[in-house]
Amino acid sequence: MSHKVLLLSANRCTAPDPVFPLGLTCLSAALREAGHETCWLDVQVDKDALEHTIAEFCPDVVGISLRNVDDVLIRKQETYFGDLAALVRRVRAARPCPVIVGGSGFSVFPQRLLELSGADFGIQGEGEAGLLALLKALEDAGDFANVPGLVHRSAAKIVVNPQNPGPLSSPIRTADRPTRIVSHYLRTSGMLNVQTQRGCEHTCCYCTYPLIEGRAHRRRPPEEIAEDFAQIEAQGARYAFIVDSIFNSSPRHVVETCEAILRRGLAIKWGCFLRPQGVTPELMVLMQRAGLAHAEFGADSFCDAVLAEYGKRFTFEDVLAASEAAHSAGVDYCHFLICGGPGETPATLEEGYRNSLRLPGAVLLAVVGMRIYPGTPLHRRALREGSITRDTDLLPPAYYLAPGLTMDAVFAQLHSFAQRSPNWIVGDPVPEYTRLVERLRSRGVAGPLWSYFALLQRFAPAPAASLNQA
Ligand code: B12
Ligand code: SF4
Repeated sequence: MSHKVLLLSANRCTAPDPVFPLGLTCLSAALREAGHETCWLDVQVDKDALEHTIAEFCPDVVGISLRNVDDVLIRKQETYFGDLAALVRRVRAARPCPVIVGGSGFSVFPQRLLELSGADFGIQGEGEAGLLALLKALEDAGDFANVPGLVHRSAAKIVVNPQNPGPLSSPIRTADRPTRIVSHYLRTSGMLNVQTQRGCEHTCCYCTYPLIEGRAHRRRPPEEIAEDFAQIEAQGARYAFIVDSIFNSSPRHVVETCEAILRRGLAIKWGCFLRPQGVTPELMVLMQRAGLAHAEFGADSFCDAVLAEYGKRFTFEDVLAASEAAHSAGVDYCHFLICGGPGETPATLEEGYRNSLRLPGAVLLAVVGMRIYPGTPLHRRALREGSITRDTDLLPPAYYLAPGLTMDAVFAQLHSFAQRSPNWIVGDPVPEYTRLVERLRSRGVAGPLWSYFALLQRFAPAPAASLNQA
């Protein structure tokens, strides 16, 4: 039986850039493929259109996507789940149909957020199979036990069914990226996004990605990925972000994907997350030829002792080799650093700073404190060390700092690095710079904010300290 499904992106966050809701594209493609009808709403695009759209479309089911729960910034601590319950109530008032919540943010806290939102169901993890199975279960008056990832109420408890991630091949058509939504994101961020695989096999101590997407890397066929790039280029995108946890999970995948993109002769530029290990100069040159303009490395630390405690399974020498490969291939790159996690001390920070001076042309984005997510090795460590208890609610952001460190002391040390080396970006950029980036965007400039660092310095030269908020 065919159902009408309204898909609603509830992501209000626009920093560092507004992000096209790719998850809804995947869901929409799967639903249409199975014969269902879909309609999109996006709180960033369709302001105040909820009741009107529901009245016109008359959905059988409404799916709400919650991408972020918070900003993962220890000082600002902005949260995004506060208006979820009100949104669910508004949907219900407009139409009494099942409301389902999903998305990456939801998937990290499924029980808490189902409870808090008052929605009927949730899906943890990838949504395609779960949503289709749930629609079927609703038709058959409810055998919910076999719906993968379903979050539901059973005997006054909220239970989460196991996920069942299958092979990944999801042909997406242009129609699954509605033009009016695409235009909005191209105007405001200059970029769209593509997913080439799901999952991450690594075990970095704080990371939720394996919880959201599973541990096994499931890769899309290269020709399908290249087709996706071609479609978004045809829709007007000159820049794309590959949203994979790490794009270089296997050199073969990188090679085959890049060769497929090259065969299509596309002009689109792109960026991606890379793990700084095994990134050879040859691989980097191939990626650059296929359009890689910006690489974002999840190095997390430049000190080997800390890398080991974080569970990274690579060393600073790997980071250096990957950085040199990016630099010599002419690819802008940055490293994300999480300062103050397990094993960190003022001395390890200083060692990291000294090592950073060896990285040619790097932009370094440093945050303080490690966000504690349920079910991660970091969660277990924080329990063991007694900085949280089993009753600590981790939804209002909770951060780990190594014993002996304080947030202010780590910030002070990072600011002293930024004073000495302007490629260290600590905290949020000041509003003047954000406004300058907005002006560049309105003139059609695309790419991630950090990549304008050098450009911003040229437009409005400023001492390093003024680029960073105290
Ligand atoms: C790529 C990425 C980025 C890129 C995005 C680039 C781009 N142009 O797309 C960049 C670097 C810009 C970024 C920024 C941020 N990110 Co980010 N990002 C990701 C990442 C790795 C992938 C997201 C993605 O696109 N996935 C692919 C799509 C297809 O999957 P999906 O959206 O999850 O949808 C699937 C399911 O969730 C589900 N689903 C989705 N919606 C719905 C709805 C229903 C009804 C159902 C049933 C199912 C369902 O089905 C979909 C298909 O299977 C995730 C981690 C992860 N692995 O999920 C973090 C992640 C989403 N980011 C996160 C955060 C916090 C942020 C920032 C706030 C960080 C910051 N302070 O800058 C910003 C916010 C940006 C914004 N404007 O919203 C967090 C969110 C959790 C949290 N703590 O809130 C995550 C989960 C990482 C983490 N720390 O755990 N991010
Ligand atoms: S930090 Fe990166 S490499 Fe480590 S588990 Fe998360 S996604 Fe995988």
